[in-house]
Amino acid sequence: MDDLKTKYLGQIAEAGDENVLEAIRVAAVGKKGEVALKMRELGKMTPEERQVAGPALNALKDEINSALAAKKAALADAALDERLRTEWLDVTLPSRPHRQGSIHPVSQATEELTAIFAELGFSVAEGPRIETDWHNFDALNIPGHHPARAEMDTFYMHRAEGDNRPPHVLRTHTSPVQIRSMELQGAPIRVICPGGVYRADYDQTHTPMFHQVEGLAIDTDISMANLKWVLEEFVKAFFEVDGVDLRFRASHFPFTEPSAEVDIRCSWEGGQLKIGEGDDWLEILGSGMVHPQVIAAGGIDPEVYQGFAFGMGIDRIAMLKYGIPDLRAFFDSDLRWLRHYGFAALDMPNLHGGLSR
Ligand code: 2U9
Repeated sequence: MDDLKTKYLGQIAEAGDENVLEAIRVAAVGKKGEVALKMRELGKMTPEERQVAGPALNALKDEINSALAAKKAALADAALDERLRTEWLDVTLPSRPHRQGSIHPVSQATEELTAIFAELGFSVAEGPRIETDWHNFDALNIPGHHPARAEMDTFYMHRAEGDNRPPHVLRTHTSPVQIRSMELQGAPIRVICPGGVYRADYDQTHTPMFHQVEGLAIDTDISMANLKWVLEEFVKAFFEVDGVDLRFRASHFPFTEPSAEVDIRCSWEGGQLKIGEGDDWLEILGSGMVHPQVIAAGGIDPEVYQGFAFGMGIDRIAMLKYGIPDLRAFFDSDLRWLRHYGFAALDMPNLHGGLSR
């Protein structure tokens, strides 16, 4: 028994890894190991011999098991020490340079057009995206029965059971912001209202949320001539072309009278859009003289004041300017798309710096 003890405790002390230790355990105290074989010999002994050998064998088994457990723990400690030694990290090192974020084309276009209209004397107004139906429709000369209400594919917010007030809507255009601006500021006024709007429509050229910018100028001596000049200045600056032909086509909107849709001269040579030259026309915005009833809804006297208004899709003019083919990709949050079409951060557009250059 002393020989067994010396042999196995020696082997355990020498064991270099867990596999060796397991092999020692099997050979020493496993079911068919040397200690088990010795236990079987107990049967052949006299009762006196067995009384001495039995407890001694059990003690030997316990001692070997304890040595195995202690060695296993020591090996695990050593392995951990080794990992800690080899896998250490210098947390004081500077971080790896990582990819910069980029500015979304809608944000870029919004910054650019804001800079242009700021130069023309327009300030920016914002308002809620959840609107009363009065601000979104009635104040804009779109009463309950008006077909434009149905055409605008409105998202209605539900009222609680039994609450019979008209429901709020997700604004279908930014026009209610101009109503609120008139209410707050009175006349004279010159504002642009950029922002997200909602319509229940989804196909290749429509997304249920998109962006508009609308403009409003109200004073005592405003005419269509002012509207034409402002829009020409805007289009030249935004598309970065020197001369540009605009075509005003008579149209109809409930909130303006007279109303005009505005096309811009362009060419599609080789599938490439060129703005300002060629024989084609591209519709880019709607406009008109604000309807007297709308001026009155904003709390301004239409006998004294008149004004012009216009509206256009920011996503659409961004697509035209930056050559982006598919509207739906604007709202997919695909990082590859954003890296391709995105703009450098901290590069604030201004007219002196050349907008997006
Ligand atoms: C007030 C008075 C008048 C804003 C206007 C349009 C014409 C227009 C469309 C262009 C493309 C919307 O994004 S689009 O689908 N808009 O054609 N918008 S005049 O007229 C207003 C707005 C507010 C108080």
